[in-house]
Amino acid sequence: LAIITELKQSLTAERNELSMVYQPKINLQTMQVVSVEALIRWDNHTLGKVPPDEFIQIAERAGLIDQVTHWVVTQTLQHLRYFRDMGFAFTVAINLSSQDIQNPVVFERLNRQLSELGLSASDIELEITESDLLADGPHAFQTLLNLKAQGFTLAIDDFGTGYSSLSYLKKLPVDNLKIDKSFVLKLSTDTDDQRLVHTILSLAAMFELNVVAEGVEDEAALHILQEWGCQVAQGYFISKPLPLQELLVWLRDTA
Ligand code: G
Ligand code: G
Ligand code: MN
Ligand code: NA
Repeated sequence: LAIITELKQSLTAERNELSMVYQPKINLQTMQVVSVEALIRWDNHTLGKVPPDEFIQIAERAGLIDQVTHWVVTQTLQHLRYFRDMGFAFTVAINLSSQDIQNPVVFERLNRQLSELGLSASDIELEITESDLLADGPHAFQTLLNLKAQGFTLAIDDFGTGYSSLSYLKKLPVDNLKIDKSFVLKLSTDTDDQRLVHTILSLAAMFELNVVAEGVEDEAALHILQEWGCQVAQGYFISKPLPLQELLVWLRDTA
């Protein structure tokens, strides 16, 4: 397949087709940036802009995800070093795929790169989707325990789409639940979504988990979340994902 060949070349040759963008997450009480989520972008010279959910899936099937994740981590840690040198204290959230969480090499490399840059696990949040966690069962659970012990902040991504049981949630060694954007996008008008989000917030409080609402697209949704005690928000109303230089401008103009 052409797309696999292209992806391989973008990963290995100096083509500058891959890049990282960063989307801020704000604390809803202080309105300060607490974290930025690192999201990969691929603008290929023949295929054009390929959406990440598309090529990440292809990379997983083609045995290339390890290289993609290595590229993401290398770029993101360099940028995080730069944020620290500029005096910013927010964490950086990295998305992991299901194959990453089963691969110890990913974490050995991550820890080595962190120490080489004078950074630590507490600077990093790892986002793992609920469906990947459920699919991987007990093995994923052990991996999360290890990562927690190493000092990483852990978040369940796309929460609400994977049918976690209550007992599972109780045992999971994670810090944050990220409510999937499908429940947040219409929060200001959809009463079903309101009930659902309210229920997730009560559940999270019971298990002492922080909640991040993603997909906040309007002020009304932000106010509802604030009123209901949701800790963190992310979405186009706050900022879309931005390239490094644009993020720096955004931080300067909003902080
Ligand atoms: O950035 P965007 O919202 O288009 O991302 C679409 C999907 O691709 C999301 O599910 C996101 O988690 C995933 N994604 C984006 N960047 C990365 C990455 O660096 N690694 C992995 N594994 N997934 C990513
Ligand atoms: O699955 P994950 O949560 O990692 O995906 C993040 C994706 O959600 C990114 O592709 C990002 O561009 C997208 N996103 C972030 N904020 C919003 C938003 O407010 N509305 C919509 N529609 N998408 C968003
Ligand atoms: Mn994510
Ligand atoms: Na994700």
